[in-house]
Parts: sequence; structure tokens; C-alpha cells
Amino acid sequence: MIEIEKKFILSEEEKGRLLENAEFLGEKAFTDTYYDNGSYELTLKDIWLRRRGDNFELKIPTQQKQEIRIVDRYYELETEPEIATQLGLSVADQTLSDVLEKSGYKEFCTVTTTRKKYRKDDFGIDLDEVDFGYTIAEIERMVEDESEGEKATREIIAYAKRYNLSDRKARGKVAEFLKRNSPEHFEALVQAGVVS
Ligand code: V4E
Repeated sequence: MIEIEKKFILSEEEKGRLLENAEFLGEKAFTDTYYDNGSYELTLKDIWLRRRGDNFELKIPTQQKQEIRIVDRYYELETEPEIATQLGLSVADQTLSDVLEKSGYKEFCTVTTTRKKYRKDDFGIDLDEVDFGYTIAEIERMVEDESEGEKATREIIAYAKRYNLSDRKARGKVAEFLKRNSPEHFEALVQAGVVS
């Protein structure tokens, strides 16, 4: 599955409009720790390795290049052998955590998110409150493969227009964390065109 999602910073009015009559699916809190090596080899390629709770996840951008980033499109790998293979590492009988440490990967960001999940009109809507004082909304669709990506993108954009959501730039929570705490890493990502 591929996740197609667009982030929004919502005013109270926008939040009210978007969530009116939405089905509330629940709230959960989770802590993500992100990893990269000293030369930011993964994140400069827009690849995001994280541990969410006890599980590692790897987000890789889909091959389809967008002229400008309208929505985020990533594949997600969720098993340690798949992730190790993608990173060119061998786990054998070790844990991915041990292999990462031996291979020079270090934690660069830990954030705890409280997420409220909603469903409305076949879209997923997440409202994320992050522990360092940042709130961001995501409108998302899951699609089977890249061929459905364009359609899902158009539908998300039309949906946001329908609720008159402002198109102001919404920086993701990790990018915002880096901007506040690791300006050198943030600037390298800006230069690489990964974040803005
Ligand atoms: C993809 C990405 C990063 C990894 C975190 O992705 P994000 O969607 O913010 O996390 P989350 O917790 O919502 O994941 P989910 O639970 O949906 O799997 S950090 C930076 N990026 C790239 C990126 C970017 N360059 N610009 C924007 C607007 N978003 C993401």
C-alpha cells in the first residue's frame, strides 16, 4: 500500500469545518525516534528510518517525481529484514537496532505525538499534537499502487478546497523539530530540496 497524504496547519475555524460530522475513530499516543548517519545519508534522500514504540519502519519516497511537492507519497517497510535489505545491511542473528548502531546510525529526533483519528467521506483525517508544541493535520488516502496516486492527489486537493482550507505551507513535525533543534541538519535538507 502507498500512503498519499497532505499536511495542513489549520485555524480553529478550518478545523471546525473539516471535522464537522466526521466519525471519530479514537486517540492514541506514540513516540517516534528517527535515525540517520553522520552525513545524513538517508534523510538527504528523503528516506526516513524510525522506531515507533518497539517497531522499526522505513518510509521511502515513491519513484514518481512531482514537479513540486503537493502531497507526500511514501512506501512503508515494516519488517526488520526488509528494512535491513533496503539499507544494504545484513541482520543475520542480530537485531536491527544492534546492526544500526554498529553501522553508524544514530538517533537524531524523538517526538511524542497524540493523534486523534477521524474518517469522513472516505478520507482519513489525523490531528497530531506533538510534545514540543506543534499541531498538524493530515488528510490521507491509502492506494494499492502508484497508478492510483494522481487520482488520490487530485481528490485530496479538491477535498481541501471544498472546506476552504488555506494552502499555507505545513512543515512536517520532524522538519519542524530539526528547524528548532538541529539547524545544520535542517539546512542540509533544505539545500537538498527535501524540506522547505
Ligand atoms: C516523510 C517525512 C518525514 C517522516 C515523518 O513523516 P510524517 O508524515 O511527518 O510522520 P507521521 O508521524 O505523520 O507518520 P504516519 O503516522 O503518517 O506514518 S520527516 C520529513 N518527511 C518529508 C516531508 C516533507 N519533506 N515535507 C512535508 C510537508 N512532509 C514530509
